[in-house]
Amino acid sequence: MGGAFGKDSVKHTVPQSKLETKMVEAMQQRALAGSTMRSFNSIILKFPKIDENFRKCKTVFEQFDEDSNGAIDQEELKHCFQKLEISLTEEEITGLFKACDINEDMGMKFNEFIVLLCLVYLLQKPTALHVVS
Ligand SMILES: [Ca+2]
Ligand SMILES: [Ca+2]
Repeated sequence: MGGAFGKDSVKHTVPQSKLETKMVEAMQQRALAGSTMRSFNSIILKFPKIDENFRKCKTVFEQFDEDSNGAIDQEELKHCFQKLEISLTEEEITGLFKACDINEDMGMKFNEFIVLLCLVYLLQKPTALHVVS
């Protein structure tokens, strides 16, 4: 009785950046629902130090938002990189801006600005390593 067990060769088509996809989706949903800041605040209340740093970020954000309309546009983003002496090409700035403008309204709100800070931090690291005396 040679039972032929048809082994299904299940192909695992799990995307490599599953977490990233999930995070982006979650953020998009939150941004649309407008609940991002509320959930941020409830978490921050439990972490005084984060609150302090967050306030600093908010101050930085307000400095970059030159026309104080509550969002950083691409032009303002360019200025902020100039001020920080981060040399990025026009293309890179556009790419960063698009990556951070999660709800695609051509403006970077504070929650999206936090995403930018994370991205810039990640981008800065290899640059720092690249510096050879
Ligand atoms: Ca602005
Ligand atoms: Ca936006």
